[in-house]
Amino acid sequence: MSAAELDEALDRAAELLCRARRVVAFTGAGMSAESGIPTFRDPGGLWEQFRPEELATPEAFERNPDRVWAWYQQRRRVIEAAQPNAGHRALAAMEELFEEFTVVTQNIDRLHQRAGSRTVLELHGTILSNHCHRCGRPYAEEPLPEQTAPICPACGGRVRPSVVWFGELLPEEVFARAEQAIERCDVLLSIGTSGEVYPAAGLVWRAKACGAAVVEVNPNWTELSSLADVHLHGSAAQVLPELLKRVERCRRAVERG
Ligand code: BV8
Ligand code: ZN
Repeated sequence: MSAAELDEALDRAAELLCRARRVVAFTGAGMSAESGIPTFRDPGGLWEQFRPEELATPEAFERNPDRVWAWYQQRRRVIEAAQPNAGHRALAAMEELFEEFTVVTQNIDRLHQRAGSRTVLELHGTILSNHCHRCGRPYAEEPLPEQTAPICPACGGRVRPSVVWFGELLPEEVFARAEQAIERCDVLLSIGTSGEVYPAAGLVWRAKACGAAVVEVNPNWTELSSLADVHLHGSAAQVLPELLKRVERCRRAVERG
């Protein structure tokens, strides 16, 4: 996408947002790429070194809890050292411009909350909490071991990160709230997601079916690109601050009348 095409697309996206009252930002791993957190399916991404089934499933954990635990500890260290990027901050600032602004994220890094977003629905849980895989009791002992999954003091089961693995159900209440926000939104921003993981990606299809305008922010084409009314081919940290500026400008012009 040339600079002129991106400029024109940004104006179209800003126009849609300027008129919107309710917005959902649906985000994936690309949202945190510029915070130094590897995505899953990009070159050099997490799934290039490991197959998801080997690590991000309950079976993998039951088979070899320490191996799965150690992999998450390694990712937790990267995430704890990461900072929200300009894209996270732009989304946090956008909340002020709308009656309703909901972040529905597939990410587990909590960078949206650290950037100041107040309504964040975490579809796939968070790596920053842990609980017992057998009895579900939250586990908050510090410091966490690096190589071995801790033992639950209540039942002797193994402790795991509080993320949703493949083959596991998404948190029901969170998903229901996400569906409600999706069904009523005027604009859905799909940011930094390949749209390959369900039922999360199904929310974008649902938004479209309910009449939302879809704006995709992604340097690449994805499974969701066919749904987008506007494509912003660029990175989250570059595109979102520019989009925010244009929406603010449009709103000021509308207020001046
Ligand atoms: C479920 C947490 C019901 C863990 C994640 C067979 C058996 C069982 C289930 C299935 C099956 N076949 C299919 C399924 C369903 C399965 C699924 O969808 N599989 C896929 C792979 C086909 N889903 C599930 O299992 C879900 N549960 O279905 O329960 C059920 C229950 C029992 C039995 C049957 C069904 C649970 C899915 C949740 C898995 N957990 N994460 C962890 O993180 O370790 S998923 C993981 O992928 C992350 O959450 C991640 O966010 C998510 C989606 O990926 P993306 O975020 O899109 O990241 P990706 O790397 O793919 O793409 C990055 C994008 O960013 C790219 O487009 C790139 O171009 C772009 N980008 C790069 N840089 C930038 C950028 N964009 C902007 N700016 C940049 N700078
Ligand atoms: Zn337990």
